[in-house]
Formats: sequence, C-alpha cells, structure tokens
Amino acid sequence: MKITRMTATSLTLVAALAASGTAALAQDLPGPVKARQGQFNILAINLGILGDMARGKADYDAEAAQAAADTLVAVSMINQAPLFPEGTSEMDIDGTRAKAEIWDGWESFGEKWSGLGAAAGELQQVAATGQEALGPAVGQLGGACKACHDDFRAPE
Ligand code: ASC
Repeated sequence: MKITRMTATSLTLVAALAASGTAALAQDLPGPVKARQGQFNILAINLGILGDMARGKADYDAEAAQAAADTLVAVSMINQAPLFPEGTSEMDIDGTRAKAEIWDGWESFGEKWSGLGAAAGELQQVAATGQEALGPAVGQLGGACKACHDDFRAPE
C-alpha cells in the first residue's frame, strides 16, 4: 500500500497524540463524572429550547415546550450522590470543573439542586400555557443554575 504524504503526516500526528497522554480525553473520565456531565448537557439543551422560545428566537410550540420542561424536571429528580464520588473534584482530576466545595458543603449543594427542581417544577406548570409565560419561568431556572455555579463550579 502506498502511503501518501498526507497519510504519513496524519499518522505522525496520531502517534504524537497517543504518546503525549496528558490531555484529559472524555473517555478517560470516571463513569460518574461522564454521567453528571451528560445530565448537565441534557439540562442545557432543554433550557436552550425554552430560552429560544422565550426570546422569540424560535417559534413557540406548546408541546415542545412542555416536553423540554418535563425533561428538566426528570433530570432534576436524579439523585446526585452517586454522580459525585469523593476524589472527583477539579483538584483531583482533569476534565471537571466541580469544586472541592461540593464535598465540603454537601448540604448546601443539595439545596442548590433542590432549587433547580423547584424552578423546573414551576416551569413545567406554565410551559404549555403560552409564550409569554416562558420568560419569567426560564429566568428563574437560569437563576437556579447560576446560584449553584457561583459556589460550586470553577471558572473555565
Ligand atoms: C445554560 C448553561 C448554563 C446555564 C447558566 C444559567 O444554558 O449551559 O450553565 O444556562 O448560564 O445562568
């Protein structure tokens, strides 16, 4: 097989990346860390759907809004304890922004998570009632996200 110059360059690059081994690749992260990051991604996707409708960036769709709000509530019901085992803070491993304060202030962390649940529950009540209701409810939910990030998520 003839190896083209391009292929040779690519192979060199792959070899270099494999040898470096320093970058925290997502697949190297512990399962609980991948799981908690996945749930936050699900929250962000659904908050994005609702935020776009609230700001008129997307057409209001009662069914889609309700589905997004229902999903936020569902995620808010996931028990966080198994997703935050000891030794998985940003001080311990690369690839996470979870501050050590989560474990020092577990009760407070739980209260922030409950705050998310409360805001998601309110959003769930109004999501299908019309576009005008979304703004305040989405704002509240964003506030719950931010309240936790302020205390427990390290800056990028
Ligand atoms: C998002 C997202 C967050 C929150 C936060 C709300 O969509 O990814 O982290 O909203 O910005 O204050």
